[in-house]
Amino acid sequence: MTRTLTFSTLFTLGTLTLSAQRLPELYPQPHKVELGKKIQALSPSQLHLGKVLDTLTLPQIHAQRELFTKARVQLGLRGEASLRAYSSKVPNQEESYYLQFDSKKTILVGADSIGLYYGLQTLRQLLSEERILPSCTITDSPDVALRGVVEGFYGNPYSHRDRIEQFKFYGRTKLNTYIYGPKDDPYHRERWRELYPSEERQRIGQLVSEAHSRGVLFVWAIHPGLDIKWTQADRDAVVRKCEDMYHLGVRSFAVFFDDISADDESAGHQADLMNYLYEHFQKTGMQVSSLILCPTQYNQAWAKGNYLDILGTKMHPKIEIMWTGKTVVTMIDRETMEYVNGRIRRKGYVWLNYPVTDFAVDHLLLGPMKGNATDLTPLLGGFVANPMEYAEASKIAIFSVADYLWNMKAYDADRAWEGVTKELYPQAVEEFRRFAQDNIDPGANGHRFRLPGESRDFVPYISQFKEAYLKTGSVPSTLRLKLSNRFALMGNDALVVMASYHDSPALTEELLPWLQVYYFMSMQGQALLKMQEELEQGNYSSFMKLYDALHEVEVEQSAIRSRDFKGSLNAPYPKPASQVVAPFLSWLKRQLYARYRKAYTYQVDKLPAPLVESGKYYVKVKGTYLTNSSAGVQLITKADTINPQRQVWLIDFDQETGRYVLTNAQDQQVLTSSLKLTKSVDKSRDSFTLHRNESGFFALQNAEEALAYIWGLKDGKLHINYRKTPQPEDYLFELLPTE
Ligand code: LOG
Repeated sequence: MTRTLTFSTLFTLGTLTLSAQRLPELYPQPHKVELGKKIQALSPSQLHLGKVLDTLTLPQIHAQRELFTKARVQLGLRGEASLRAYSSKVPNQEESYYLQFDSKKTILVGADSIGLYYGLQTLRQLLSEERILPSCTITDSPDVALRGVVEGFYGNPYSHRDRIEQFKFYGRTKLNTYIYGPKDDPYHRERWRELYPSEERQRIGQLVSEAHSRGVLFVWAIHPGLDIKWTQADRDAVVRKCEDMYHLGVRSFAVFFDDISADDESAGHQADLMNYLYEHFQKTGMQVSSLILCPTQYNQAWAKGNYLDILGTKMHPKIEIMWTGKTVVTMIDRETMEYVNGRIRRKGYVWLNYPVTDFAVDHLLLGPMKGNATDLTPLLGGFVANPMEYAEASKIAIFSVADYLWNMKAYDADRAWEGVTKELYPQAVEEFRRFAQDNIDPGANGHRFRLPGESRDFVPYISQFKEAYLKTGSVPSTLRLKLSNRFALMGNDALVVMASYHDSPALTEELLPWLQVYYFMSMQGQALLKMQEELEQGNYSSFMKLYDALHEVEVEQSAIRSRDFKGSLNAPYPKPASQVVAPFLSWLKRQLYARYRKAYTYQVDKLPAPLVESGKYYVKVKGTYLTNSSAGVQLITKADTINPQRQVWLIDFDQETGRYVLTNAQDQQVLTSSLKLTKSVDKSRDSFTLHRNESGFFALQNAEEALAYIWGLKDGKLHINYRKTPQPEDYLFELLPTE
């Protein structure tokens, strides 16, 4: 007994020493950390300081002298007499700091006041929990000079409170830039000529000082492109607006010309306007620290003619130019930066369209940020990320962006993700992480921007389940149980995160509709697996009972919306877990209903049936036939008597996608969403949703959600991108069985 005790005591001591050699994970990752030999337990004054540092603004640092002294911290700026011995240790770069952490005496020297502030953010993390720490020195500086966020999305702009919380967060994570440019602030874009009303002005003034007090440069952007004339009057209007913002404390400006049309001539006009502003600020002695342009050709796919070169040669070299990369929504690679830098004759200022979701409003992007090249430091003028209209939920990505931009080579997407998820829900870390793992991919969208890797831990269960089911028509009960347990955990996770409201109240409110849908999906999963079991055993009445319950869940779930308040610009139906879990639920429903229908008649009419039985049809529109003609697919008035097969379409319900595939009987080619025929079929794209009205007419809709246009008739011709939701007049198609 004694022996065992001694042994285990030794063992404990051993691990204690080991863990004491380590520092807590630091975010963003510092460039150089050297561990000393000494080990120390944090004193109460140090722990107290750690808590105060959490709330500190830049101007308040001086007022806390006493607390610093008590915690034996000496701090100041490089060059101060008492810190001269350390001056050479601070990197010769803006916003750098040197921190020497020791129980007897801690030294912190900033290259400038922001460097000092950032050193305090590192110190805050060292002092954040009761633990034993080794002495250490940290020498640190940012990789990218301008780092931050552009509030540049369409949709509900951030609230005043959202923004203030954002600035605190940027200060903590060492981001120094915020660009104000919400597309749906009328005074930013549509009514750019008008000055803000007085209440708004007051709020903006407050935001500017809040941002600056956290070391965040507040950049105000104007978007005059919708209707600007290249006249002196409109130049004056831009100047007047900027001057008004200047009086509120704004010291940095941006002009956005995105999402309008522009040619080489417009490049000249845009450059002139920017130069005019630049010179105006100089002439009048305004202390403007930076001026940024978001060009119209802001990504490589849209670059045409000499537009970018004109900006490059004509515009003052100090004016920054924004760039979203190879396409609108994409991660950034080296090649695209080299490309644009060559053309604009300066280092491009990245506008990263992540984690913005204004093109996929029913999704949240809560996954690790992966895919930006880590050798961009020398190529960047600045780098800002465009977030979701959900300010709190965007913090996962913003935290990652901060880590990445501070120390690119050391950036580890999973480490950053783990760090921030832990901070957001300290009481529900694993539950929240599993939820976030199920909200990574934006789903099908017009930008074709997809993120793989969602629902990683569901994947093996689901694929084994499908494989067994498709092969043998039954599923081993252990496998079913495992998957069912995983679904149960999902529901539990939703409830635990909701119950952890006090960890992150504002975030929980944003997530709530997604968590609710997520919870209902968990119930659906469990019910469907049970139904599968009942069906396998021939218990058709239990199956139908469960179906009734399932249907109630579906109805409740389908009513849940986000941002459903008066004045909201969009109120989407949330779609969590859309990459793996939701498609599995739909797939299983189709399988089970089809199988039930084959075997039983009991209450079968309750089950949703495919709108059209698979078979051969003529597809007719107002008396004309959809025809695979030599001139392509078109509507032809006459029945083809020579090659009747050209007008015969095999319409097949696809269990996998839940949509219909139309194959032409003449050459077995499949109809695509662009009114062409193809042999290499990708059913996720080349398939259609059918809608049927009471008179039995159909509307035809493309597959990909964001590109899911309804087919319509314009001047007697088929239009494949008529509109998004079917209207009565879109029910054009008649499907007439050929036999
Ligand atoms: C807009 C931006 C929007 C984003 C994603 C830029 C420069 N402009 O296609 O406001 O949030 O894409 O939808 C954009 O990216 N246009």
